[in-house]
Amino acid sequence: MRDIIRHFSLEGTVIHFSPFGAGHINRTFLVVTNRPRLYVLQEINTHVFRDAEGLMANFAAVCAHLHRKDPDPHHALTLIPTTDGRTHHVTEEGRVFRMMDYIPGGVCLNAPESPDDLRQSGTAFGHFQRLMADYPADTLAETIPHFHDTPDRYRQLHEAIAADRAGRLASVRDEVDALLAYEQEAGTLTRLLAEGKLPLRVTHNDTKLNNVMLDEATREPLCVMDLDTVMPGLAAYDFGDAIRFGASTAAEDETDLSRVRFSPRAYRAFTEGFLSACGQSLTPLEVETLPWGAKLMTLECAVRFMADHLNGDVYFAVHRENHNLDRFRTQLALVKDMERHWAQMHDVIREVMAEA
Ligand code: GN1
Ligand code: MG
Repeated sequence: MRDIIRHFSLEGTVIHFSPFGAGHINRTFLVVTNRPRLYVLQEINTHVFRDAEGLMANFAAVCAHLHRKDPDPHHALTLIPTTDGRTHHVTEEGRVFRMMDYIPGGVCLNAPESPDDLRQSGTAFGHFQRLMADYPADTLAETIPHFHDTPDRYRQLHEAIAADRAGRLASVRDEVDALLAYEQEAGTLTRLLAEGKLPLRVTHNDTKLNNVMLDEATREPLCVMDLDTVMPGLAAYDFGDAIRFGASTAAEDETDLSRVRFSPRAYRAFTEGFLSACGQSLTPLEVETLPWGAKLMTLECAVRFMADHLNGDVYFAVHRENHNLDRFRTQLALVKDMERHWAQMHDVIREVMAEA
């Protein structure tokens, strides 16, 4: 690690570094030096992100765009260049690292401590989408092709079922069947997109609560993190991914399913924040289909977790046996609870829009 760190232009000398954050994909470290300034080092998962050069070009350009729009240095990530002026360092074995400024005074929450935390994260992601609205989408590399193409996620699930690489299919057959029962619905939003009825926007694509940093003291939004999947996408999916994570009463990997519920209160809070920040720029159909975004992003995660379980846990970091299976179960339970709240989910959207 020290050998990697010395490739970046840091102030001071490194005292120590430690694992940092709760991401499932990249590896993240906090770097402490003998100066007050701290840094965040990330190793990019090149198994997931095949085009690291394209990803880093996106990353640098998106950060620069955000900094141009908002001069407060704490409101967007800042890359620390390598000693030879590059955005990232590639080791001889092809491992890819980037360094960022640590933003002091912020928190990334793994669960909301109050509905207001969700309202603020809604504001942050809605605001992000507004700031990115004039960004030339066709200059962005597609860092993961078909990332939120829900029918394609089902296609990959079918591949995982057919291959049964980890020999786990027999033990989860009923659950796989329950998931396949939803396949018809998976294309609801992508079809509207293909028909030109929903617009393609520059979206974040990974809007879970712990990907936004809130000010520790005021709990107002500081900075949106995890910019690796900023790509053209659907507004409803940004809305929906935040709901699937933040409007659940339990953690993504809770094992006691009786604790996993959809929280109407949290849903309303996020909706208020999100729509107050970007509601006026959405089309009527985008607004109307936001609940679909929530249901389908939750379903998509269920599909991805199950596929990874069948593939032998090769994509998401796992920390215990059947971790992806546990994650799958919470997501499917949430989809079902959203169905019980389906009319209410639409009512809330209408009410919040009317108040705005
Ligand atoms: C991953 O990187 P992280 O942990 O913020 C994943 C998201 C999933 C999420 C599930 C690049 O996000 O798509 O929704 O886990 N990111 C990627 O928690 O696949
Ligand atoms: Mg993350």
